[in-house]
Amino acid sequence: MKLSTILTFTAIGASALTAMTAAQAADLEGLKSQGFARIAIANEPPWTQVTSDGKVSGAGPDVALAVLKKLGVGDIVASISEYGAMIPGLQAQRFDMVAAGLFIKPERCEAVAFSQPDLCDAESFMVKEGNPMGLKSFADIASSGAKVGVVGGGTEEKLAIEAGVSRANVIVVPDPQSGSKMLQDGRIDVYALPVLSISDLLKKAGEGSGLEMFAPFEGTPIFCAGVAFRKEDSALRDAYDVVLVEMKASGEFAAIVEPYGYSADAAIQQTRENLCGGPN
Ligand code: 6CS
Repeated sequence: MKLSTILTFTAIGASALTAMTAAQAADLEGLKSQGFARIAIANEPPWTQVTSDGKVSGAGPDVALAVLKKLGVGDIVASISEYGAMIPGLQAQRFDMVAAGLFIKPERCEAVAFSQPDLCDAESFMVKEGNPMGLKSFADIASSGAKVGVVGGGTEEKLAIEAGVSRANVIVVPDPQSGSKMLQDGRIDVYALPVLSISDLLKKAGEGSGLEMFAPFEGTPIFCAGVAFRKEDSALRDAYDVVLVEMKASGEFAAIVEPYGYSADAAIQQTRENLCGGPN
């Protein structure tokens, strides 16, 4: 896959760069003449991934780049962002799209135009081996007084608060990778992320890490993500969707997502309208 690089805001300054590219990239013709789309990612494998030499991959960017290439946009340039900053950054035209595995949820559908679903997964907990506090749901976390690690502005933070976990016990980790270290160090008692994210972290922690996964837990749905666009860029979103649907039908979509562990069928069976609770 063509190398896609991390966008670094250079001497010309973020605002100038944003103004320059945003003006050109308000629609498909703008992206085509720009030659790339600026995407927000979180660096949470296997959804999004940045290697030490700046290579961007992961199921989200790989699907987005494959669709964009068919639309005549040859590359992506990625910026790492916290989940909670992705939609404000998109609206401020710092990015053209969010291709980070952003879950399609009604409150987000108010703010952005989502593509049809691309990546679906259940939620899970990373815990110390043997799950010593018996944490099997966010309600267990609330009643036990355990400290739960979450990524900032993500779905797990919201689920924890909604389940009654006190704000003081919801610990925002600085980046997706830090959570397993904080769990090992005892700074948190449990780390909440989707199943594939925790699986990836456990693989990297290796045998003898003293960590394990608990999943799935009752009462939490399978979430599905989509690419997020500005509401005013709905024509770009619609053009993106036409190609995504074709790739789902041809098997190209499955060939990209399934090696990462995602079910293509889960995304094909789901719809944005269902996840948004209405048109988006
Ligand atoms: O969209 C979200 O809120 C969630 N998505 C992923 C891929 N990881 C965690 C985050 O909370």
